[in-house]
Amino acid sequence: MTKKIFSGVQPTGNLHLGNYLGAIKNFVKLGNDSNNDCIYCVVDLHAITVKQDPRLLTENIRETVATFVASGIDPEKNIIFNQSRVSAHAEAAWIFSCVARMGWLSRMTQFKEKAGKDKEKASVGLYSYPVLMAADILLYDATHVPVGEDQKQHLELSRDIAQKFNNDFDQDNFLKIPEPLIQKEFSRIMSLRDGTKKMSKSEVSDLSRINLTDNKDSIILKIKKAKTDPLPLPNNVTELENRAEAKNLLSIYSSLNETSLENSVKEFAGKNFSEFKEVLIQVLVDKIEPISLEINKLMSNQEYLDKILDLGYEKANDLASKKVNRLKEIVGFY
Ligand code: AQP
Repeated sequence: MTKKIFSGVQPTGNLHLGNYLGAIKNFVKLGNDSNNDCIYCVVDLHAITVKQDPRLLTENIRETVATFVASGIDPEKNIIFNQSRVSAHAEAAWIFSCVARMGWLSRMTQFKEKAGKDKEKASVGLYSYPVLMAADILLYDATHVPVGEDQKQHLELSRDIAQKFNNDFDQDNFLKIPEPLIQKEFSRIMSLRDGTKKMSKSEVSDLSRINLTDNKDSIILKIKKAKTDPLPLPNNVTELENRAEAKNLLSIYSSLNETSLENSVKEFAGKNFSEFKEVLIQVLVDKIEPISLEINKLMSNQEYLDKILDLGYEKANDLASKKVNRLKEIVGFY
């Protein structure tokens, strides 16, 4: 059976190693499988749920496309587009916000984390973000959605919205119920400065993350400065429990090498960090430097990036406008 896959990345700048290992690397693999139809969306409507500089946002939309392509996503085989151009997303999100219940949304933990202490000042968009995400997925009849742990709860909400809509309007299976695709053997990539916080675009310190646009020298510097602890590397995985930084660096190494954490622990058991960091740097440079060089090259060819987005828009709009028109008819709009 063909899998219909939908996923998105926010064009909020500084795409990093966490985005690559947690999402983009998997997008490439799924996109190259001939059994899958993949749609990869630059979710700019989601990006403005927190304040963005308009000029930077335009630049970041292009840079996200460049990152997709530089990482190996084929823009001919897969649909790459930006969300704001396909108006069906905003239309469907409104209909679904009238289906979703306040109680469902108030349980979303990501809103609580992102809004922080001052919830009163968070945008309404940040609160209703998961409803827009449901629209993104349900408009394309996506059967599978690659998600990290942090997005599992939002996908659950998409499933609840689809089920309630189908029930409320007596539409058996009109909205397809999407399944999560969770990467096995994968843990979230954490900040290089604090192993208890996730690696993130919005973290002020650039030393906390490896950007996909970093050159070799920055990668070397950031890994050399990455926080560690005074002990040698442990002999088994259980000993990593209270050693967040060691666990994070070994997880990065494992994920880049597509091996288990157990194997990496065995490989470096008893070694000190400086020895391990040298090997890690090499693996990172081998992986990230070609991507970074390609992003730079693509960013100087704006016309090509815009063509990718035009082509993606045509294909995505064709699918989404049909679905949203049917959705509007079902609701009774005329
Ligand atoms: N640290 C991470 N480890 C593993 N996966 C990660 N992702 C993000 N950070 C990590 C995954 O990348 C995909 C795209 O994420 P996004 O850009 O849409 O938004 P995000 O999760 O909010 O990313 P950031 O970096 O934390 O951005 P800011 O700082 O702007 O909030 C998702 O699949 C995500 O799981």
